[in-house]
Amino acid sequence: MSQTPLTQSTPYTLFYVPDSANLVVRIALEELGASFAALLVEGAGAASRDAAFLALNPQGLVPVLVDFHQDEPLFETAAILLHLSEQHKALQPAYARSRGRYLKWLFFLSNTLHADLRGLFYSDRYVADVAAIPALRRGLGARVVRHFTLLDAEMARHGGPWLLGETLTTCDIYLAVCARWAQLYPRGDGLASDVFANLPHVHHMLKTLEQRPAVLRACEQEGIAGRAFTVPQYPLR
Ligand SMILES: N[C@@H](CCC(=O)N[C@@H](CS)C(=O)NCC(=O)O)C(=O)O
Repeated sequence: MSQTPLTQSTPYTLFYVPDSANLVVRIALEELGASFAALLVEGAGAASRDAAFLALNPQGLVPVLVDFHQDEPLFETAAILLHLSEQHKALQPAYARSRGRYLKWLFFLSNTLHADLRGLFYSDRYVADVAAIPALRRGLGARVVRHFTLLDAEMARHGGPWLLGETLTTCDIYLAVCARWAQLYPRGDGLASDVFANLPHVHHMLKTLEQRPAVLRACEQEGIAGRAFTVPQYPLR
């Protein structure tokens, strides 16, 4: 792993693996117009990370964000998003009275939707017997559809176009990347894209978000072509 090129003018370094949870953070950084360096993390999977990376995140997981102004590296996607939205006073609700709503959905995305997706992607780590994997995946797949259905109902309640109503927040970015992965992974066995076609509010949000210049820039940097959320393709590299 190379040295972290941190300076006052480039305060952030994002450690990444293409199309992993760092995509959420990269999009947020692009939306914020923040200056950051991105460093590719070598190795296939957490178990193969080198000592320098494990010093940043002992779990070996990406994303990790190093912030020049913080005493320790940040890991956990939702924590990074919350930190960035507070630092930049952007990608968060416009009104203080909506802060509770922002927090509850950000935590839902992290500890329920993303956590269930991890069970789908890394199923062999969740069962002692590989024969149990298909049943685990069926159960988690159904849960994931229910989570997106709940998110669609929440958008309908507030009239969209974003999860919290009129303001784009980090929740939308996190939700959209989860929707992308849910269709692509496990490789060749993701959710059918018509799941989202049948969730009109989520679908409209995904379509709107994937056309934003910040999202297009982030996807290009990760080797992701086309419509990242509604017609997702595997990364080119
Ligand atoms: N709870 C963590 C999960 C991060 C995570 O699952 N990272 C995956 C990539 S999307 C990873 O590093 N996987 C490598 C591995 O587990 O071997 C977060 O929210 O950041």
